[in-house]
Amino acid sequence: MDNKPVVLVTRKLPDAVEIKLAEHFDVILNPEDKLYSSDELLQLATRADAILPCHTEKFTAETIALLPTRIKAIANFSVGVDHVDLEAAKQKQVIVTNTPDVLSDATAEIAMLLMLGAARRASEGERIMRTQQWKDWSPAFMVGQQITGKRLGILGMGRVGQVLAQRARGFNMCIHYHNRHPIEDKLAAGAVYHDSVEALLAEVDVLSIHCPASLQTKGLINSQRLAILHSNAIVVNTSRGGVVDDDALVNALKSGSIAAAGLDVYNGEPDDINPEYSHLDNVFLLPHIGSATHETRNAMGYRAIDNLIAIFNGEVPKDRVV
Ligand code: 8YV
Repeated sequence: MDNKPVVLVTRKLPDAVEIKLAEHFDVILNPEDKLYSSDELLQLATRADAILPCHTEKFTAETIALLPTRIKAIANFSVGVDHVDLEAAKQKQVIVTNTPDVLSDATAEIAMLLMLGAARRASEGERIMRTQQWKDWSPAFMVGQQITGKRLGILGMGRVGQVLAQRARGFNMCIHYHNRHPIEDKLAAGAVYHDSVEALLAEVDVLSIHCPASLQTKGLINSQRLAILHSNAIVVNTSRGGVVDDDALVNALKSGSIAAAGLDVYNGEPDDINPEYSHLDNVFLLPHIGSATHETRNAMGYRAIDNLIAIFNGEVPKDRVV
C-alpha cells in the first residue's frame, strides 16, 4: 500500500515483531544489528517519519535538535527513557513512548536470580565447576546466606518492584519499600513504606533497585547510604547503573561492609564498566538481560507498534511519555 509512514528500526528486533511492523509501516530495518553512530542515525532518519530505537541509541539534546522535521515520534523498545533527552523532544514536538508493563515479569525474574545468585555464591560455584577446581566438600564449603524470611527493601515500588514483591513473598520475605509516595494499600499488600531511602536501608537485608535513572536518582546509592546497610546485606540492581556509585559499591564489597551484590546494569555498559567488579567473588553479574525473554521481547515490540499505530492515526498513544 502506498503512503505508509516510514519507521526506522535501529536494532534487529524479533522476527515476529518486524513482520507485524511491516504490515502497518514501511520499515527501514537493521538486519545486521549494527550499532549506529549519531551521524548514521541522523542520516537514516532523513527517510523516516518515526524511529523505533532501543536504549542503545542516545537521543541527546544535540541529536534531537538535528532530527529531520518529518520525524514525528521516538517509539522506544524499552521502558527506560533515560537515553532520550525528554525536554529536547518536548521542545521539538517529537512524541516519545515507552513499553511499560510487558517487561515487569521478566525483570522481576532477573532480580530474583540476582538475589539468589548473590546470596548463594552462584558466581563462585559456577566458576569452580567450569574450571574443574572442585576438589572437596565440607560443611563449611561455599556457605552463603538464606533468602527465605529475610527483609527485602524495594527502592522504587513501580510495576517491576510490585511484581518482585509478589515473587519474594513466595520466599516468605518481608517487603519494605521507598517511593516518592506510598502506593495504594491494595497494591502494597502489607509492604512497609519508608519515607526516605535512609530509613529503608536501615531496615532491610536485601536492597533491590527499581527506580528509573534521572538527575534525581543519579548516584543515589553512594558510600554514605551503603554504610547504612548491615554487613550481611545484599544489593541488587536491575534498573540502571547510574543509580549506583560504582566506586562506593566496589569499596563496600571489598571491605565487607556489605556481603554481596547482584548486578544486571552498569555505568558505562557494555564495554566501559568498572573493571573491579569482575575481580570480586561476592558479586553475581549479568549483562543487562532483565527483559531478555522471547515472550517479553515480542511483547515490547508489539507495544511499540501499538504506540506507533495510535500516533499515525492521530490518537494519543497509550504509553506516551512526552
Ligand atoms: C531493554 C531495559 O531490553 O526496557 C528497558 O528499559 O532496560 C531493557 O530491559 C532495553 O532497554 C531495550 O532497549
